[in-house]
Amino acid sequence: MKKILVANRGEIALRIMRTARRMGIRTVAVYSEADRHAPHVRFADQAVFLGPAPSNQSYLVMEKIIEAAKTTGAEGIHPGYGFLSENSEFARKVKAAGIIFVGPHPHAIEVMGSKLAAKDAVKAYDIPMVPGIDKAITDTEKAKKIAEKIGYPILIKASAGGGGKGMRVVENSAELKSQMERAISEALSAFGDGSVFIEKYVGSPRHIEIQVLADTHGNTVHLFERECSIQRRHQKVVEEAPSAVLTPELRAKMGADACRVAQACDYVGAGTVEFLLDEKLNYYFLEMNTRLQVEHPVTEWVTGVDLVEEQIRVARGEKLRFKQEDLTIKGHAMELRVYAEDPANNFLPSVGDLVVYQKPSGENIRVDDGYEEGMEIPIYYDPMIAKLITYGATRDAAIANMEKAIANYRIEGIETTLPFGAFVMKHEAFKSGDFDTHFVKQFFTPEAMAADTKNGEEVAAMAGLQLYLERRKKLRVPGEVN
Ligand code: MV4
Repeated sequence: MKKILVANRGEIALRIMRTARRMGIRTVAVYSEADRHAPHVRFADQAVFLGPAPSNQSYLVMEKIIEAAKTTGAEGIHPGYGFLSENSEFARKVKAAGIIFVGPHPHAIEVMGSKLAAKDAVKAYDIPMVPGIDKAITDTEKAKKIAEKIGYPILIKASAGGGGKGMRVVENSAELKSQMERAISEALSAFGDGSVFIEKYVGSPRHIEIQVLADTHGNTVHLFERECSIQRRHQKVVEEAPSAVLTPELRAKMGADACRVAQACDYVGAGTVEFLLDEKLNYYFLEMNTRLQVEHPVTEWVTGVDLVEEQIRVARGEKLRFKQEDLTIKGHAMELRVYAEDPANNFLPSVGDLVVYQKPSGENIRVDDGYEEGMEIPIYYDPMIAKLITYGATRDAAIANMEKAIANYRIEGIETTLPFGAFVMKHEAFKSGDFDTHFVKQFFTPEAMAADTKNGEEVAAMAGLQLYLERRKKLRVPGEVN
């Protein structure tokens, strides 16, 4: 593969192109009307215009993207995340055009795209799953019987689901019928597929996911876990690796299970196996994401593996260069997603220009972004403008570095989730590692965040004053040399 087209925009397009360039592979960008002057377009060796800003007229148009690859002579297409990355039809069309899809086979995308098909595929592999059913259900009387057996509370889920849509907690049999009807109609309108199923509701879960990597020669390894429990309405905001609560034994078990999930669908490339972890550290397989994930950098930092490089090598047909025993975790990495949203105002999208945009830098800081000072944040796409990633020898050090990095990130013109990140980093539950997926709902209020920000400013002002007084003292000593 000498040339690769990146079918994406923003930070992930840039991140993929950087690795490709380092590997001596030429890069082709695609772009919409809104992204004419975007950094990913300028960075690429070549760029092809797709169409108007709305993604259904640009980044989602399969034919245009495949045509762009053909006319530029790109031998591979990397889909990034979002857009067409988990569209099996796209993967199939790319292949049919004689182009390498940097990702798994269409079959694996299809199976894992359906929660029910995924459960069915891993059934024979002895992977722990939440008690429940593995078939779609529409009959509410049957559902009541099953719910009695499982025990309330139960959770109704949409098979095609994502982003929590079509999900309903049911506390007792009196609520079941109406909640099921709602779940079905929500799933139908959101996914065009009204299949729902029932699971035991896990009340206070942590979200743990395992990164896997598989080649075309039958080798599968895992690159340990990421914890993504700090979410707001199914939107991840803070992720880290490793998790504060996994033991080496549990990590090895979950890792081995994740590899078997990958094998169950003949997985190829980089993928992520999602688990719920309950308070007693029981874990349950949820689903598999068949793409490179937003939060992959925390794994890269603690393992030293460039996941995009490995994706490309696997796509070229190479064997994995390391075995499970070669992989270890070193230190701790933390990621904060910087969204153009106002955390003081119910996370409303914050539109406008990046009047000031100065990112922090330093040894333990990585910023993956796709915008520059002066640019306008387009309203058409995901509101994530950057990922702030920090590293430390310990979790505490990674958190301290994140606090410093947030303080040194200057963004003016729009509101962002940076102050929200500062709130999380300071919070006792987060610091101690004693939190679950309810953290934001449980602890976050704009008032608490504002108090933090104010304290932070006072602390900074005091530190400045102290420094000033010390320097003045020193300057007053006659003849002293600093
Ligand atoms: C669950 C659950 C509790 N019990 N399943 C949310 C999105 C989807 N991928 C799975 N999700 C959940 N499934 C059972 N049986 C709670 C959640 C859940 C959640 C999971 C991970 C991270 C954040 C979450 C927030 C709310 C609910």
